[in-house]
Amino acid sequence: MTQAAVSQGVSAGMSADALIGIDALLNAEEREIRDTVRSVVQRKINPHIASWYENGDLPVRELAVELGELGLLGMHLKGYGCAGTSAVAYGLACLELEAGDSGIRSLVSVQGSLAMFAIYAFGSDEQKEQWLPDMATGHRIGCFGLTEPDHGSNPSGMRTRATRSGGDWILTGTKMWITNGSVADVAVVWARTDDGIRGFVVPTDTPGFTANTIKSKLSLRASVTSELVLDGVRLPEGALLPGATSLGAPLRCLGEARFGIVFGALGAARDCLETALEYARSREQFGRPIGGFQLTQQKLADMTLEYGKGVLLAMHLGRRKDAGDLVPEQVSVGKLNNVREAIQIARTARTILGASGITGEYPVMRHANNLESVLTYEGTSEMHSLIVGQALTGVGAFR
Ligand code: TGC
Ligand code: FAD
Repeated sequence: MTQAAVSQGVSAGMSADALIGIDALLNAEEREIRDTVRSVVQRKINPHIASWYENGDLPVRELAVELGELGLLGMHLKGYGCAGTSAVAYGLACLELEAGDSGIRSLVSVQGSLAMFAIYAFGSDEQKEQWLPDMATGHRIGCFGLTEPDHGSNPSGMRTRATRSGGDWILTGTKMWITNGSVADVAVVWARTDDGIRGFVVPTDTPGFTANTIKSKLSLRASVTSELVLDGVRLPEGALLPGATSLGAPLRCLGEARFGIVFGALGAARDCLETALEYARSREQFGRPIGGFQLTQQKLADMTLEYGKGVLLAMHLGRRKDAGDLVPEQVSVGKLNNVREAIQIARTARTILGASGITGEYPVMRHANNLESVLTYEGTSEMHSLIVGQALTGVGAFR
């Protein structure tokens, strides 16, 4: 801080977390997990993230092993080498990871809440033993193929087909926008069968399976996003997830990943808020720190309120999940609110940084761009509005 800032009375004040009193919401173990993940992000992610993002190049394999060593992959699952933490602890880890970058949280979400969870919840004992321990350590990477080029918000219309051939299955179709698709060892692929929508565990070295990385993204650049092509992929009966018998199965996986985003998006928001606060304390215009202007303080106050309300909501939903009574519509409330407010916080923070806000020197524009994807994936904000609307009115407005 400059001497002028001190003399104008803009001293380093409280953090938003301290003002809201977030520590009081957490028990000692939760605080320890949060602090550990925060420190890892500061040491291992923050020094590199700007260049990973700019180059559109994430060292997924190395990072997966590091995240696995920390117990962050499939963190809230029990057994198979998974840490078996509470849902709140998992949420707090997502928050800290996304303070680094949404792409890092995505890596962890897709691995643990989508690919691993699908096998954990719906797989056979053999499938669980075969895949989960190596996925928990990060030595094997998974992806989750639900979305198709023509079926995003409406996965019930999917065209990927699985047909019987003797004792085998043959999969044909295309999946789109699949996180980690071209670095994955295993893809959980959802396909239409004569018995409805079923899930398959597809080793990515199976003949007929190809993954093409999607380039030229302007959001989530520190994340691998791919198209999966299944061209007559022949799989044994043992590749079928026996417990997944309808669209409800992938939607249950989405509930897990959406829960992580309820917390995660707030990490991006917090990083933007803290960056804006620090900048406002030191940047001077008209002979004073811009943090001393009322309009800037109003922005900072509003950002803090929405961030704080988001954390309270996330913690409430996390406690409900740990109690076993969280329902999908409540997850939609959290995802809709917290991502929408996070993106607004990122955009407001950008205005406080002025021109500096558009550069990669600060994390704000990167978070704002990432949050555009977060607003869309795991159910668009419109889908979550309709889920909440249906819960309130009893009338579905999807079709
Ligand atoms: P609908 O009739 O409502 O539901 C079909 C069956 O599923 C059940 N169900 C759920 N179960 C558990 N959790 C949920 N969240 C559930 N939502 C629905 C439902 O009870 C029903 O069960 P049953 O027994 O009666 O059959 O299905 P619908 O076709 O009308 O669709 C409803 C809609 C539009 C809400 C749903 O399709 C939807 O959520 N669409 C959005 C698609 C989406 O979110 N895709 C995400 C792809 S994965 C991804 O984006 C990864 S991003 C990477 C990262 O996370 O970092
Ligand atoms: P569409 O469904 O075509 O929607 C376009 C617009 O129309 C949206 O605004 C939508 O809300 C609106 N709309 C659609 N239907 C209605 C309606 N009934 N009423 C009102 N508005 C409506 N998918 C996976 O399966 N696995 C992954 O790992 C994965 N990773 C992703 C990573 C990234 C970076 C991104 C961007 C996406 C990823 N997705 C993944 C796909 C994501 O889930 C879809 O993009 C999302 O579900 C929306 O589908 P869509 O893009 O086809 O948009």
